[in-house]
Amino acid sequence: MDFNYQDIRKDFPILDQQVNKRPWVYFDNAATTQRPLPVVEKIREFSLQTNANIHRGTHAHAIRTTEAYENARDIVRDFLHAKEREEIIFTHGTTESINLVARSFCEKFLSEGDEIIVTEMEHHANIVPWQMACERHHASLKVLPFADNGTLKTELLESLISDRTKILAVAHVSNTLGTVNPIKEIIRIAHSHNIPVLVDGAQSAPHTTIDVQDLDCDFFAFSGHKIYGPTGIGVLYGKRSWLDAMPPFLGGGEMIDRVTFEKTTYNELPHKFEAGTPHYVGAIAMGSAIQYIENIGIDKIASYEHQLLNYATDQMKALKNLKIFGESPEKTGVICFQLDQIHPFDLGTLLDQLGIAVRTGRLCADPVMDHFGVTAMTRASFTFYNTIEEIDSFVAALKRIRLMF
Ligand code: 7TS
Repeated sequence: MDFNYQDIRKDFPILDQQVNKRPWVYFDNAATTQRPLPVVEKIREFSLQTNANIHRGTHAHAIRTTEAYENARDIVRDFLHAKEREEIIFTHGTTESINLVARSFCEKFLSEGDEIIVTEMEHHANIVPWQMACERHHASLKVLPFADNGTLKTELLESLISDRTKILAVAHVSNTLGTVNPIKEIIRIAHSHNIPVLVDGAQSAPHTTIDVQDLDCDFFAFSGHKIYGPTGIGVLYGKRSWLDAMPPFLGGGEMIDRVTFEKTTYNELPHKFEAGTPHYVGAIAMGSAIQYIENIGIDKIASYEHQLLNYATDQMKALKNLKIFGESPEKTGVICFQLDQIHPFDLGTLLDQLGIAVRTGRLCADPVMDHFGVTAMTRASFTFYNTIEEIDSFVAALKRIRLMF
């Protein structure tokens, strides 16, 4: 392994603590990630040394803060390999990014009788906004299913597409199954029918290189807090042609060109979609988070996380009566599982008593629970600051808990 753990762990002091008198093992990274020191320092700098509202002042702090915010946009543009910086919209997170498209795109392009395609493995954030749009416009939702091993049945996509299909929304990586979906292929199929594609990148952006031009996706969404940055900030990438054609999402300051009581005209991209004072400290700090992982190297991160995933999968499969949900050949470090008949809430509570943080419940993916006929799952999710030793403690804890039942 190529990593200097001492250095990396030093950047995440939060990990160096005890929970219930044991070293804390944080395996809930798919829910939110921890922030490294450079991100915390950036928040501090833009709280203690520089602060003023952006895009509206001529004084020194307003200029410095505006420059830092717009520099963060450039960092995101480079990170996503987008063609233009104006195609990067700051939002509150993936949920808001998807709602923006579901509201604004559908207002313009969705009519009665039209159809939207999503997949069975989506997070609720990539289902409900589309359902709401369908209700508003009397359209319907179609669902691309997945096979029991957690791979999408992409071969069925053509049969779901009709001349009424207006948009397709798909997760790049599933938050429950860990599956890395073949989105390039899905986008190619959709585009051959002139259907635009929104990619929910909440679980992929932290772990893989993203090139929106190579993917040719029309929209791409991700959240700052899952990529080692702050909460309350996220990104929507959209191709300029779509963003230009779409009406604004929220109305207010900054998104306008000129306001009169008779008529308001709107600002240019990206400001047209950034009404009100944005979370500029968040955007600036998210820029630092992206630089942080780029400095380590996203490929290095991906390959190390793969080792963690493979090691954990092997160790867990060696346990009797442990079922893993989602065993696609292409996976990130997310393992949802069921141990014996132990209820996930009990398991999560007992793991916590042993200092190990996992997620339990329906994981904002009811259709995935329904697919497997379960009411809840337990999820361990790893990232580059986790270690093989932590996986050993986790597996030892599972063994110990099983003995208790
Ligand atoms: N899409 C996916 C695939 C996600 O995993 C999540 C959050 C979202 C969208 C929404 O992101 P947000 O930042 O706007 O909340 N997923 C999870 C999870 O798996 N556990 O907690 C949050």
